Amino acid sequence: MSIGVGVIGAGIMGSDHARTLAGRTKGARLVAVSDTDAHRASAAAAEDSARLHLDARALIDDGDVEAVLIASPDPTHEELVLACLEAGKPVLCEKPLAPTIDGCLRVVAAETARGRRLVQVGFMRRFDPGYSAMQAALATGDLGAPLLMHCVHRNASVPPSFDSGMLISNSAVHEIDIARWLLNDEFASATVFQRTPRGATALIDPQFIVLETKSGVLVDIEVFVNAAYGYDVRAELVCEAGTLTLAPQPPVRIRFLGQEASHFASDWRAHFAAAYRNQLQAWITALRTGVPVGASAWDGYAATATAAACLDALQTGRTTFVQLQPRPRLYD
Ligand code: ISE
Repeated sequence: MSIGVGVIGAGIMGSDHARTLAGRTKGARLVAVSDTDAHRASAAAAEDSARLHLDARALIDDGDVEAVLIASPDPTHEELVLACLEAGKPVLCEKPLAPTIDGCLRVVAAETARGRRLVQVGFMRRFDPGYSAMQAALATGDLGAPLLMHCVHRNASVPPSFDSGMLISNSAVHEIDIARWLLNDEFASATVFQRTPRGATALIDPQFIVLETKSGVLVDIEVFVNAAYGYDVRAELVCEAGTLTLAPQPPVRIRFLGQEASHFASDWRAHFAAAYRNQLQAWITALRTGVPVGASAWDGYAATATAAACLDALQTGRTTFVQLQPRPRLYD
């Protein structure tokens, strides 16, 4: 029997997830959608004739909902994840787990008290074929130990509501998570440099983040959210005996009229389409096998805490140390 999934939030990401669940995820069926905007909810629910709820809590309590996907606005995540934990329902929550460190810690404490992993955080890059291939190549040990990681994260543009801190908490947080995952290490410190183009608005953009892990690997992240030409994500890992570089996206180059070109995706949904699909499938498969996958609530906490150190470094202009609580055994 397939697993009944309820999706909270029918905005851009929620409706994408609802579509993937309805059509392309084996072993799952979309049974309910909730959004405060009935119009959006019914458009997303139509994917699988799912039930509509205007209230997220009602969706969590719906008897047909066996697992919950949260794609509502960031400030609602903590409360909704806690409600899922209370109801004993597994939950895949879009990043961030919670916007604040304390909020993440409350989720970690609630999950630890239940003694069972129910929370997965939607850091979908862990399911991207490119990053997965990097991890597999690193795991062979042939390249030796990692020394440096260079990352580029560019958005074509962002909405006017995007502020300077969001370059870190909303965008670079993906690099923070993927670097922790690839290097199997925690960050120890962060420094942020800024360059503001002429004629720019109040937004501090681009930013150049330099992090050092506990074992001394240096990770730099250029994050530039008004890069204009398209969505562009790159990564290179420099190891003792060789390097690993994400292959450029998209995989096709066109030669035409005396020029060579390739088209950038306009945003992350197209660029990471496979990662999003794989993430949902892996979540559903994990619910069936009982072996958790992906980013845990602890990873969600570590990402938010590291992003907070970067924000502090941006504001103070100084190097900030990352302070993490001891990791509960549930996450070993
Ligand atoms: C957006 O919120 C995301 O999560 C995307 O994955 C990221 O690439 C983008 O920069 C963010 O704004």
